[in-house]
Amino acid sequence: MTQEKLIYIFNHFDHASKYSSHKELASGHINDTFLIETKEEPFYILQRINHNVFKDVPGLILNKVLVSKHIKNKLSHLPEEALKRRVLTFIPAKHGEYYYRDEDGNFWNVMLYIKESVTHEIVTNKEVAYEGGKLSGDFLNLTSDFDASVLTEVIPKFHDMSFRFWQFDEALKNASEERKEKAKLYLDKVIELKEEMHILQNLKEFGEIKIRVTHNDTKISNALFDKDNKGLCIIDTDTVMPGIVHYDFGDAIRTICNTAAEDETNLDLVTFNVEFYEAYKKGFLEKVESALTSLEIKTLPLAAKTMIFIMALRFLTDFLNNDVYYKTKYPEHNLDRAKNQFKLIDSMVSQMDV
Ligand code: GN1
Ligand code: MG
Repeated sequence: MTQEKLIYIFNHFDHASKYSSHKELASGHINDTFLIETKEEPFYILQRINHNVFKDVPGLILNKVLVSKHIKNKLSHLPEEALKRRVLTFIPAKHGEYYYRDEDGNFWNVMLYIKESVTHEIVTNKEVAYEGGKLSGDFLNLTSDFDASVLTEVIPKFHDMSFRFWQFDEALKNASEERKEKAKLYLDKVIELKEEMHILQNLKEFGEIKIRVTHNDTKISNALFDKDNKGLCIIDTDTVMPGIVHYDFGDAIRTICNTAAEDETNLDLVTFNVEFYEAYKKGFLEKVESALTSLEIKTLPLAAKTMIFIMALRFLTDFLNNDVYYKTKYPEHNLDRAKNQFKLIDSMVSQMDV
């Protein structure tokens, strides 16, 4: 992406700022994200949404704008500057929508950069786990009166276990012998866990668990903290759509409690931190417990196991498919991510009653 092109795109948005420089922020696996520094603050985040993954980008943008506005209304007692650090602020394009589509058909959106904020890829501090729990619990709490049915399902069946199993089976059928051999080491595990990993989905389908607005990608790197480790804001709301509380609880635990990064290849470093599990859960429940049923609360440990598993399955599937979905840096990157997640499940199960 040339600098000229980025400036051109940035200037299609309705702001009064002048571009000064940019940096690519490369932690996401799907979209392209740039920090735009300007002559005078504020700075901005400019993002190209991957329209191969997200088929209805205007619907996705509307989802996140509506949810941000809803949260802003709920927090309207806060001073404006504080509010801008608690919830994402989207900038409209000059043509009036909240996105710009360039000549190549790519969709772009812009939001305010929340300065003096930090993200964590690995959590090393219990306070961060606790604050992370408060942030995602609060997100669910603040959106609990938002009508989930108005949201576009940006990726249908995103956390649907049967769908992910079907994709895995298809990938196995079509994979190269070489990749199949490597993935087969995990086949027994996948089969062994199959029934258990459908429990939450079945409860959802039988109407035993409530459908609500969920974030669906609550990995800890999608939470901003201030320099004192206090939680500020949940970011990356691309996948906001109807879901169950377990998706958000589980995906956060998947990343907070992993003592290593998601793609760490030294599996000795990958263990499940139970202390952080408890800290996250405490913060989470402080914010949202009153909205949850006892069944939802009772099944939270299973949510963690289920979300770790579904990511393992998706990484393994993408490996079998020759890495068509996630960005990868080397040929076995997705396989390594899958191994990492399977190790995390083993470590969790060896320490917790789940
Ligand atoms: C993807 O692009 P990113 O990093 O926000 C993925 C999530 C996975 C995550 C794993 C739309 O999120 O579901 O949990 O990678 N998002 C999509 O790190 O598939
Ligand atoms: Mg995401």
